Amino acid sequence: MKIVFRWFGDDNDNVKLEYIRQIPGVTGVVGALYDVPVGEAWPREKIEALKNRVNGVGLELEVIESVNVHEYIKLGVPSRERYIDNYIKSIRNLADAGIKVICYNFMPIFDWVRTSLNMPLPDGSNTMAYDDSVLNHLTPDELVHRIGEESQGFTLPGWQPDRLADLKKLFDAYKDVDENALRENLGYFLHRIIPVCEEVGVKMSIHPDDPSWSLFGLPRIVKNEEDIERLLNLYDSPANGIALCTGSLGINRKNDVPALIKRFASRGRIPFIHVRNLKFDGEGQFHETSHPTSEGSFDMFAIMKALYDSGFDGYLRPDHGRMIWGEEGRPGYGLYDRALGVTYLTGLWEAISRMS
Ligand SMILES: [Mn+2]
Repeated sequence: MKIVFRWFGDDNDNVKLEYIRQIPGVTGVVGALYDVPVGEAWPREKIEALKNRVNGVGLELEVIESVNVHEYIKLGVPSRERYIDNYIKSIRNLADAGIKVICYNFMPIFDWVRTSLNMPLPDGSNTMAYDDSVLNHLTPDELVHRIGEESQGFTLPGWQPDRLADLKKLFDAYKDVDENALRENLGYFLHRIIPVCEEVGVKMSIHPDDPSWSLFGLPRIVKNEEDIERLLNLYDSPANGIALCTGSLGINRKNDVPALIKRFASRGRIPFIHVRNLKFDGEGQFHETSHPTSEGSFDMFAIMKALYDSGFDGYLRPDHGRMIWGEEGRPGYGLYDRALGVTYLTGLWEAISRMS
């Protein structure tokens, strides 16, 4: 297992790469190019520049999150071909730079969704939270506005303005796309890209829907065990994997996260995992906590034990943390709470491995 840490780049992150290097146990960063429009091929020179910057401080760049999928691919319209060709170019260019895992998602229009990006906690820290009853009173435009207002001036991944430019048009386009159609479009995409991934040694890992249910009536196809099974069967290859996100899947109480890990990691289909904890505040209602079991609703020991017992040898990153110690920055992605998360997860891993 390798522990990695998400980093948004020198111009795009309040966390310095040099500081990430100082977190015990972290060997690399999860990076991305943020100035390439969705759908365009990632240029070789820009990937090389990022890699050299990361390697220059003694860290690896082997995981990319995310290469976003153009809406036309998800919609399955004829013009998808050009965008799939570009995606394949990106895969080849990334593989040439030594990238091993590419994370992506297939969520229509909206990526991850929260209804608050800085909910205050009793200890003086703040965190991201979600409440179905709040979301149900928002229009898609109001949601975009709200996220924009609370984002501390950062463009959040998945909330790029170019992606959300014309919401009404996008929603109209999805009118006739149900879960089956969306899954078919994902299958088409996988049949084009996975043979290339096999050839160049890259593993695709799809991020589950976050939260793991339908929003605004849009189809969602990576919500639970049954969905994941279907997705893996769309193209049976180790290169067609999942980025198991404990938070996204665990939000749905019907999902037994340690059981999902055992089932899919033992089959070698989890090249990348996001580990975080959260606390249920009610039905369809939660806030994100620090990583330890004591602070949230998940059994983090059981999660790490499931990984260990499955022989997990992929990449693990701490997921969102709170904003603590006066830090200001990208919601969910401050340095301090995520670094504490790494230390805690590393401690669990050491204890589990030494007692096994
Ligand atoms: Mn995640």
